Amino acid sequence: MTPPLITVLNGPNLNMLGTREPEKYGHATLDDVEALCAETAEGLGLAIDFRQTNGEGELVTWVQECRGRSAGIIINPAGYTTTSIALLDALLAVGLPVIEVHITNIHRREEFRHHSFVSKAATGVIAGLGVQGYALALQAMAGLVDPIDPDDEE
Ligand code: DHK
Repeated sequence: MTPPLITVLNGPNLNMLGTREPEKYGHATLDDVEALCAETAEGLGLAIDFRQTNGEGELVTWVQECRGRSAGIIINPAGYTTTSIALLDALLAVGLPVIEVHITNIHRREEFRHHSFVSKAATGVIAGLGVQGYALALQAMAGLVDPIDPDDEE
């Protein structure tokens, strides 16, 4: 059986994880986050497609491409969280389970980070738990889609 595909999307500046404001975002790199997601997904009977872009249009295109291809979307929209109606519209258009992840607790930070357009399309939101939030999102996603049994030999 083919495991359901979960697309994990990362927005702008997340390619700089590890060196970017480590006191806020921690020391893990985006490659570390991808490895965490791959290992977690395998244990849950899910497959992942992990991507990052700095471009809003590319993010919108990738969300659109999830239709008919992915079973769910985990997204850290980063700076587009608070600005992108286009990203919200794309997430609404594909009609898939969506889990929004923020590494930091955006509600403890500057006021302008508090409002998320993406949350209007999200099944759930995880914020403030560091990069472990991605693993927790995959666990939650496993309950929203139909994973294969990872212990099943066939
Ligand atoms: C990441 C960013 O790049 C910021 O623009 C958001 C988010 C917070 C995070 O916590 O992962 O405000």
